[in-house]
Amino acid sequence: MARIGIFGGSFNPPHLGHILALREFREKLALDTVVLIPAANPPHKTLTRNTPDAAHRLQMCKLAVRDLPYVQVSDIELVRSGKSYTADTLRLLREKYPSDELFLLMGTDMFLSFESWYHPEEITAYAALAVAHRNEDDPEILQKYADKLEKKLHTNIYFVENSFLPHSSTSVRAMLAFHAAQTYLDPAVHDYIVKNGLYYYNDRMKELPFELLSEISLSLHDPKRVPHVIGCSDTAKRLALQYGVDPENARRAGILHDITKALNAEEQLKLCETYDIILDNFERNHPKLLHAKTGAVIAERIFGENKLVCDAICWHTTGKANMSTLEKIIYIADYMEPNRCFDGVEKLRSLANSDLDDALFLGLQMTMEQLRQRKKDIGPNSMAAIRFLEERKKYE
Ligand code: DGI
Ligand code: FE
Ligand code: FE
Repeated sequence: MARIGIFGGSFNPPHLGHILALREFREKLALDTVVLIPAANPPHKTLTRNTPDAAHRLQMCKLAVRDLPYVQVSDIELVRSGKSYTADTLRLLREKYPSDELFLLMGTDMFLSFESWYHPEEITAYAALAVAHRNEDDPEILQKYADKLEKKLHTNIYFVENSFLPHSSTSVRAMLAFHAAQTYLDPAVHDYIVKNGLYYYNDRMKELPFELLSEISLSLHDPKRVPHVIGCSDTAKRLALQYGVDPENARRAGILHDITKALNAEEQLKLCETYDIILDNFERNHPKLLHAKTGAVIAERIFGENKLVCDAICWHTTGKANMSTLEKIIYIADYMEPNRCFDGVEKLRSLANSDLDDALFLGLQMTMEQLRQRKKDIGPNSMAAIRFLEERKKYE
């Protein structure tokens, strides 16, 4: 009787975090075989538009595990039409392996929503659940949920301590588009992506028409942030028309201003290293602010945007002394686009319609006040921006 792990997912793309998890599952559960199953159309999420077709994802999975003899890659979900439910897949695997022990491998997010899956009782009739958890997961919540499921579904649940790499597939896709994902992928998978121009890894990304630029940019954002980015772009274009600067530059800067926002601190630093961005101490210690600087470099180097656009992206978070009209517009549009909702936003919107400097000054002041309240450091550029306006217009 063999012990078989079932490892499903979109593998879009398969990255080193998946391989690490797979090795740890194998070791800690003493598995004889792991079946890796790329999903056709996962019921829990719709795939983004830069998802390569099934044949590419299958090939990438095969390349990713080519040195692990105990892994088989299965196309069982790819050849089936319609939605692929885990219950259906497991029924087929149970027929194929009638007397072996099956373990369904998953992370804690998936585990904690297990009851809302399609026919969970059928799943647990075929397989035990194996859940990889990280240090930061609350063991009490997991154990409570496990007790509940074990009672209700008469299943066995195994917890496995796991040291996942801190990268999500979303950020790996973004890093690929920014030509900085080598260390997150098996070299053969990376080569395959480059050769086939997958995940926007190609040299036709410069000076794109706005509609295409927008589509690509939005696909690289966290979906929750998409309305904000569209709002910022639309607002920037409107303000540009009102204040006599190029509306095309404005909407392009707006659609790209947070292009690297989905990346974590480590990924931000990787981009800085890749593109020779030199950081001062303040920047190194405040990685949240880095997305403005890395965004500007990506706008220039990947998308071939002009200097006005890149500078506006660069200064959208902190501002600086002596800002150009477009820089002010992006700063303000980011602050008061229609999806923003906080006390004082209406005042900011009405000032933006009458005087850009007044709106900029209020925005800077509100940010400083917030930072002070939260006991956060105020950076030199934010200080310089506000001082510059104070001297020029004699604000109080
Ligand atoms: O990227 P968005 O969320 O759309 O907005 P943003 O780029 O303006 O970032 C806002 C964050 O930046 C907010 O959490 C405050 C922070 N921030 C801006 N200036 C400073 C700052 N944080 C510190 N510590 N110091 C600053 O001077
Ligand atoms: Fe931002
Ligand atoms: Fe923003």
